Amino acid sequence: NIPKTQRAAIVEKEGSGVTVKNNHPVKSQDQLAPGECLVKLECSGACHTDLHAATGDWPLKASLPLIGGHEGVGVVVAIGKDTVRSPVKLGDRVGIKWLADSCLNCEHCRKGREQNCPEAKLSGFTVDGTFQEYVVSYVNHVTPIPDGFPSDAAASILCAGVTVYRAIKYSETQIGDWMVIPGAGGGLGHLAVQYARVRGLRVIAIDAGEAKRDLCLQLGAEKFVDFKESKDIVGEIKKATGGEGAHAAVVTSAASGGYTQAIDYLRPGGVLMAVGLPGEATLNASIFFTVFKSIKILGSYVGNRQDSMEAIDIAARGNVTVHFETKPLSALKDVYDGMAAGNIAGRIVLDYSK
Ligand code: 8ID
Ligand code: ZN
Repeated sequence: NIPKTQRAAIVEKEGSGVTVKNNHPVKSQDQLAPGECLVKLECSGACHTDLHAATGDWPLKASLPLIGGHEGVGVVVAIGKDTVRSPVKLGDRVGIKWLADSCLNCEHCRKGREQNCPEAKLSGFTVDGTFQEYVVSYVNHVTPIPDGFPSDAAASILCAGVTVYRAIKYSETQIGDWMVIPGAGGGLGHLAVQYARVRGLRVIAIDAGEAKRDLCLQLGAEKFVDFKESKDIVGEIKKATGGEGAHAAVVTSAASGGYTQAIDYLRPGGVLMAVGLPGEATLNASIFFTVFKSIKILGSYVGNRQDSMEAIDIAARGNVTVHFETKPLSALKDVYDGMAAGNIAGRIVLDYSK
């Protein structure tokens, strides 16, 4: 009983906005290649990356027309004929992340950097994503969702959660260290605050406005710096950390502003994890102080299958909770407007039963 058509939110051209169509075709079982599966989605989170893709403000361009979305959860309803050794079966509840598929055999895949595979397929960027009711995905890369973990609560772990989980995992921090999180009130950031706490870190959140301040402090940040109001972000962070500066920063802001002071507020030996993806900006770091303070600058790009399962497991056990509001698929345009204006504390999850 798979329907022939479905609702899907489509971007025809970069910057043309998003339109919901009611009669978008659904692939049938016969049209699935070996290794592909069809997932009937219950919901999908909306990530700032989807907005970058729809606007076209990145140096890499999405395939058009584009169905965005890469934080989906649903049930496997078909698997391509002749699929061998599928880790999932019909009826399994799974998540769709940004990395839809990779070859699993190249050096990057073998070393656990599946996201850098030259054959990587990206949900909602190079292949149709989760802003539709039925998505074609890949049996090897869908993420199993544990029983009892509600789909809407799990959705945003698949990008926002996995991404910050991995960035924190590789941040070279120890229990009790200070971590600064610019963008802490957003989708990635509010989960970074929580994964950092799970790791025993002390968090300083940077973002703007009362709603994000309240959220960050409630989630366990010890200090909130409002980047629109503070006259001296570096001074405030140094003061909070006993004059030394922070051990690490995970920058999750969608604009380059979040990066500018990081070298100055990190203590010697500090690590800057670059996560937020402003399209055209360059990292304007002082070479002198990067060297003099032995600073490390590392890029961190989503996560592999293992990171995804670890991030989901931590959340499913209640240690990290997505702060989200649900809306219908038709609200996607308003969600993008709210995101561009910086008005969304946490995440919006689109609920396809609405
Ligand atoms: O794999 C990756 N590295 C990855 C994965 C997923 C998303 C990277 N991203 C990128 C997105 O493409 C986007 O550029 O991370 C960025 C953040 O995504 P998001 O969390 O989904 O966006 P959001 O919910 O809009 O949150 C961004 C926050 O940044 C704040 C905003 O107020 C908002 O709360 N912010 C901005 I814009 N400028 C800031 C500044 N100068 C700032 N916070 C502190 N200082
Ligand atoms: Zn994302």
